Amino acid sequence: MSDGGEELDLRELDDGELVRQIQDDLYDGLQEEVAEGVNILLERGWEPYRVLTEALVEGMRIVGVDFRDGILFVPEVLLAANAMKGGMAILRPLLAETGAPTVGKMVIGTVKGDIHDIGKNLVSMMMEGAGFEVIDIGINCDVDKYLAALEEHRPEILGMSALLTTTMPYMKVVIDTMVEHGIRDDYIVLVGGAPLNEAFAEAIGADAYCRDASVAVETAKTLIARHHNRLVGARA
Ligand code: B1M
Repeated sequence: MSDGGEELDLRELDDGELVRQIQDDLYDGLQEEVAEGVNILLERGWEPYRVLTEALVEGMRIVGVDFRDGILFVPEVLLAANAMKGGMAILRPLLAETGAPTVGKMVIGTVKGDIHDIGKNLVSMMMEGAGFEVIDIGINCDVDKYLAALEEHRPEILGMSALLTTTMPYMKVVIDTMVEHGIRDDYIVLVGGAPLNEAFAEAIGADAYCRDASVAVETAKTLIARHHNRLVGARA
C-alpha cells in the first residue's frame, strides 16, 4: 500500500475488512490501492457485480454523503471518482464477458451542463454485460449531439443520465425535440440519475426511469421485447 514502514497488506484482511478498506481507499482517492483490493476480491472468487456494488458503489455513496455535508470538496471527490474508475476498468471486461448475443443497441450520454459520468459508465458496462451494444456519447451532451448519434447509430434505446436537479430538465428538451422531429416513437427512452424518479420520467415523456444499472438492464430487455413485437405487428 503506502511507502511507509507501517505497510498494510490487503491480503491479510478478511473479506469484510477488505471491503471496508477499499471503501476507505476510494474515499482517499487511492486508485492503485482500490485496484489492488478489487483484484484480491476477484481472486477470492467474488462475482464482479458483487465487487462493484458492495465495494465501489457503496464507497462512492459514502463519498456522496460527506460531499453533501461539506466534509469533502470537489478536488477530493474528483480523486475518489478517479479511484472508482480505476476499479471499474478492471471489472468492465469481466462484466462484458457473459458471451450473450447482441440483444439491442443503446446510445447513452449525460445531459448538457452535467459532467457526472460514473453512473452512466456503470450503466454502459452492465448493458454491455447483458449483450447490448452501447454507444457512449459522453458528458455535457446537447440535443444536437443526441439526435446526431441516433441518426448515425440507429439504436433501439436512447439513455440519458443527469445527476443535478439543475440539469435533469434538459431531458425534456431532448424528448420534446424528438417529438418535433417526429422520431420520438422510434426509440425507447430510458432516463436515470440520483435526483430523478418515476413521476419525473413520466412527466417528461420518457418510457421509464431506471433507479440503477441493473434496473436499466431489466427495463431495457423488457421494453425492447415489446418494441420488437410492435415492429413485427406493424409489418404484418
Ligand atoms: Co457532484 N454532485 N457536483 N461531482 N457528485 C452530486 C450529484 C450531489 C448529489 C452531491 C451532494 O451534494 N450530495 C450534488 C447535486 C445536488 C443536486 O443537484 N441536488 C452535486 C453537486 C452539487 C456538484 C457540483 C455542482 C459541485 C460544485 O461544483 N460545487 C458539480 C457540478 C458539475 C457539473 O456536472 N456541472 C459537481 C461535480 C462533481 C465532481 C466532478 C467532483 C464528481 C463527478 C466526477 C465524475 O462523474 N467523473 C462529482 C461526484 C462524484 C458526485 C457524487 C459524490 C457521486 C456521483 C456518483 O458517481 N455516484 C454525487 C453524490 C451522490 O450521487 N451520492 C454528486 C455513483 C454512481 C454509481 O451513482 O451516478 O447515481 P449514480 O448512477 C446510478 C443511478 O443513478 C443510475 O444507475 C447508476 C448506477 O447504479 N443511473 C442511470 C445514472 N444514470 C443513469 C442513466 C440511465 C439509467 C440509470 O440511462 C438509461
